[in-house]
Amino acid sequence: KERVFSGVQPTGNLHLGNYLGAIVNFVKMQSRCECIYCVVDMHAITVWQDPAELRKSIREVAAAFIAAGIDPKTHIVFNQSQVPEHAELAWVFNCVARLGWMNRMTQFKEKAGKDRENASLGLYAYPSLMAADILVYRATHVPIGEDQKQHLELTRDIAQKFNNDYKADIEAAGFSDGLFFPMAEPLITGPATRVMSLRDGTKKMSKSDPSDYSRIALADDADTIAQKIKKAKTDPEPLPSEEKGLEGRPEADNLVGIYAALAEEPKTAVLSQFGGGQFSAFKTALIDLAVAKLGPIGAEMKRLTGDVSYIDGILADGSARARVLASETMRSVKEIVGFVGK
Ligand code: AQP
Repeated sequence: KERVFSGVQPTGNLHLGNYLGAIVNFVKMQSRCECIYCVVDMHAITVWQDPAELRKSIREVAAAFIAAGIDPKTHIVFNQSQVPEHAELAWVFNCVARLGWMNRMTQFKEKAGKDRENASLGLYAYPSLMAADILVYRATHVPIGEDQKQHLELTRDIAQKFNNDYKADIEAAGFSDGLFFPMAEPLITGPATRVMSLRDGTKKMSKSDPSDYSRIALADDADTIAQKIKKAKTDPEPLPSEEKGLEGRPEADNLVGIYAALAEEPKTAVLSQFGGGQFSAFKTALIDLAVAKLGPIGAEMKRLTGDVSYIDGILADGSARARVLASETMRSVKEIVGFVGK
C-alpha cells in the first residue's frame, strides 16, 4: 500500500488555501493509502510563536483535520514534536544536504526578507526537517500546495544523495536494491493548488498576511465568509465564458478557481454557468457554496477545539503509533551511517 505523509504548521489563521491546497486532498487519499498527517509544531517555531497561542493552534489544526473528515483511528494524526525521530533524522540530513541547495530555497528568501542576518537558523534548515518528516516514514506520496513543490524536490535530492553516499552500507543492512529512501512524489492536484489573497490576486493566501480580509479562515462563521467574499477584489469586466478569458485577471481567476474547487467541478463548467454575467451574481453563488461547504467544518472545528482532552488524546495516540514507524527507520539509519549502539 502507498504511504502518504503531509503536514500543516500550527501558526494560526488556518485558511481556505490550506484547505483546498492540502487538507481536502488529505481526506481523499484515505480510501486507498495508509496516511500520516502531522501538525508540524517544530516547523512553526522557526519564526517566533507565543507558547499559549502555539498550544491553541496545534489543537486547532488537529481539530481541522478531524472536522474535514480525516479518520484518526484508521490513519495517524499527531504532532511532530512528540516523535523525536523527526529531529534526529533532520540532523543526519543537515549533513547530507549541501549549502548550495539550501541557498536556492525561495521560501527562506521570502520569509527571511531583507533582514536575513536576523532569521533563525531553523528557518534556513526548515527544508531539511521537512525531508526528515516525510522520509522518517519512508512515505511515497506527499499531497501539498504548489508553494511546497521546491521543498519536495529538495527532499528527493536528499533521499537520492543519502542512497548514493551510503549505497554499500544500505545493501549490507539488507536493502538489496540500494533504495533505502523512496523518491517521494508530490501530489499537487485540483483546481486550487495555489489559492490567492482575496485582496491581491498576485499574492498567495497566507496565514501571515496582516489583513484578515485577504483570507477566508476555516474558523470563520457564515456572516464573516459572506463579508469577505463581498469585499473580495474584482475587476470591472463581466466573467468570461472560457478559461483563456481569465488570463491577466488574477482576482477573477482566483475566485473561479475557488468556486470550482468547492463545487468539485472544472473551471470550464463554472465559466459556462456564470460566463457573461456580473461578478455580483457570481459572488452571491460563491457565498452560498462557501458557507454550505465550510460552515459545517468550522462549526465542528469549534466543537472539537472545546474538547481539549479529546484532541490531546488523539494526538497522544497518533504520536505513539507514528513513533513505532519512525523508530524503525531510525534504527536502520543509525546502522547505515555507522553509529554504534543497540
Ligand atoms: N494559498 C495556498 N493555496 C494552496 N495551498 C496552500 N498551502 C498554503 N497556502 C496555500 C498549503 O497548505 C499546506 C500547509 O501549509 P503550511 O502550514 O505548511 O504553511 P505555508 O505553506 O507556509 O503557508 P501559509 O499557510 O500561507 O503560511 P505562511 O503565512 O506562514 O506562509 C501546504 O501543503 C501548503 O502548500
